[in-house]
Amino acid sequence: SLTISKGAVEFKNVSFHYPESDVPVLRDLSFSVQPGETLAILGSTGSGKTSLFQLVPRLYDVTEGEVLVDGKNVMNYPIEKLRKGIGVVPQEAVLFTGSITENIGWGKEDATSDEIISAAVDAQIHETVEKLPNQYDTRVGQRGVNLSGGQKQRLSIARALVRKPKILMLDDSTSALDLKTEGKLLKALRTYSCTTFIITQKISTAMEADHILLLDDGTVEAWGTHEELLNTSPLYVKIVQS
Ligand code: DCP
Ligand code: MG
Repeated sequence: SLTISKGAVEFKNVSFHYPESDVPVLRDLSFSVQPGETLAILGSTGSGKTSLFQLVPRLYDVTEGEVLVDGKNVMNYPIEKLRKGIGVVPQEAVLFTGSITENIGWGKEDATSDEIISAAVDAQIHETVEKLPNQYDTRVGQRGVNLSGGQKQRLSIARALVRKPKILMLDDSTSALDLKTEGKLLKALRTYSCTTFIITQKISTAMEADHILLLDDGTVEAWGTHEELLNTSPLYVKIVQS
């Protein structure tokens, strides 16, 4: 049956409102991302970035239009196959009471210790884990050690990476990282060759992407590379200068 093989993503005239409201949150979005490309999504708070993300793994379904993965409507995939190929790192990192290993391996119980460590190295959290009292066996969450926001974000990224997703979606997941750590993370991500959606507030991150999508009030305000947007989008220029 259907599984994600390459990781191409296309939005075709997508509009969306939440089930409990009839206010449109996304209006007529169309764009496509090729396998292995990185798309940076920018936009002010409430512009619809997280909402857009949720439509790919079908946390919500589009109201109008289509989301296609590898040319096929996401509605046609068995949902567990679809979600297996997509690593979503939510805006708020969710850790549960358990060891570091359990938190990284969550959802992939057959992950080997080497795979866990390798994901942690790439997510730039391995060195921090090594310094904890019981390294990978250290308990986190309630009554465990306290981790900083940025450390939680990186654990959450490691959890997505250990599944070797074809599509990786980072919802502002690097906001608490310093530029140097973020740079190393983005470099490591490239070795996964997955299609990457990265919601970010940082122009430095957007500049590295193959495409930038600037959302404004649920519509595509601008689409292109950093250089293209500097020439075509006054809103983008404003963000760069701020
Ligand atoms: N919204 C809603 N119901 C939800 C979630 C959001 O009605 N369960 C609304 C609030 C906003 C709009 O949808 O008006 C877009 O919200 P997003 O969370 O998609 O916005 P962003 O992710 O862009 O905002 P932020 O940068 O704050 O995360
Ligand atoms: Mg959001």
